[in-house]
Amino acid sequence: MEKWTSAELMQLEDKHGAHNYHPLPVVLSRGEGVYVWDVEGNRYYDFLSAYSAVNQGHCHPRIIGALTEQAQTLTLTSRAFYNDSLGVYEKYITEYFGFDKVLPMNTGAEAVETAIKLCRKWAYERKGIHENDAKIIVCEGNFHGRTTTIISFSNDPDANKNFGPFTPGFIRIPYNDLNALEQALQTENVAGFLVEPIQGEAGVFVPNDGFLSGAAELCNKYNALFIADEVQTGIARTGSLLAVCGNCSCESRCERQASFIKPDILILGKALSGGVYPVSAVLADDEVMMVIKPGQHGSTFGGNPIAAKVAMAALDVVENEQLMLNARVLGELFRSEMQRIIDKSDLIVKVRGKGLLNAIIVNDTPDSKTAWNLCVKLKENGLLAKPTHGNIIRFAPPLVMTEEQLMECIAIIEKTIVEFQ
Ligand code: IF1
Repeated sequence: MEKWTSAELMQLEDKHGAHNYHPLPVVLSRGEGVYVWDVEGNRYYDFLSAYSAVNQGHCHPRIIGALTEQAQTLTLTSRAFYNDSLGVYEKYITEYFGFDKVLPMNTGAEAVETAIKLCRKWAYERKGIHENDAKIIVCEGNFHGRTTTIISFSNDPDANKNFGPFTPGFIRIPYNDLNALEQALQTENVAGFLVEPIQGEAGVFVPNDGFLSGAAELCNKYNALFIADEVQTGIARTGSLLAVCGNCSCESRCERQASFIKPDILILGKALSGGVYPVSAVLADDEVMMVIKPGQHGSTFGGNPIAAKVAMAALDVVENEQLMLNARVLGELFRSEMQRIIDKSDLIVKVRGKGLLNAIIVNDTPDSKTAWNLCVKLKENGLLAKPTHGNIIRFAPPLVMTEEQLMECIAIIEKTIVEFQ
């Protein structure tokens, strides 16, 4: 097979592909665990994990095994017929997270759209809100995907400028503000509150302790659905199975500790497949989920046999390899080491995050190229990361990382910062 160079491959994308991304100048050709290799054979630590889709590490043998075995057996039946994988998966995942039912989809945005439709239908048919009058509360700085309805409630001009007209029916409030939430919940026709337990894209904003539990209580008080978008924060990324689990000390499947806040609708994606296949899911109890009747929602690939087997393997890995505990322990180590570096650096001013979803704030204006240039330097030193917005760099390695590997990554980050200053 013809061997392309990185430069040639970047040119191919530039010439033949839409310019909807501005990737770091590195062309990857192989991934294994916490490592990726570029076309020329250089090895890097992956500190982005495909935006937290590769929590289980690249090409995890258990997940790849499930993918390849099912891919040679039965890939897709559509939901016009039953198949021998879906029901087994639905039992597995609903027991894993503690909900009555799951509605399987493919991408995170599809799952968010599904949750919005569920919430609205529940409002009309169970809460008695007049049809087409439902309102869903969202937060400033949200990122829930890129469909037209989802960008309708974004306040990021990059996400929605010149994509109108927008879908109505959303109220935006400041993130991490229970007073604003309670005030908005008293608006007429509120159906639900859609929130990221930690705002990832906005720059890894961790809300105050008590915000999520307070939000759940307020939604209950005002009979509105609490909808947790755990597409990026879920599946052990923040040191517990779900970020809404709070500060529980679970080390394997959720033990329903007191701190567990059960959302009315739970949205999962990304690492639900370990990054090997598009799999997303919406979980809810019957009171909500049963408002959807046959023929009222679905998708060609939703709940396909490969997705079902891959997701079960991916969730098994999370539990069997105790990725929640590892994320919690290594996350603490990462932030304390970064704080040590910050205390003696003028370049980085802050580190924040939970588990292994962290970000550093670079001491420059958001429109500066400093964070980008620092990421290019990190790449040259063998670690891949990318700025979220402007001067914020997200650090999110696979959760299978060892302490030794993390310390090596911290040494790379420290060396790069020293060189850069
Ligand atoms: C891109 C961001 C991260 C998500 C949450 C739903 C979705 C996402 C909390 C939609 C997706 C991805 C999308 C990808 C980059 C990445 C991202 F930078 F865009 F915002 F992670 F922070 N809810 N996030 O984070 O899931 O449809 O993509 O499967 O669009 O550039 P999806």
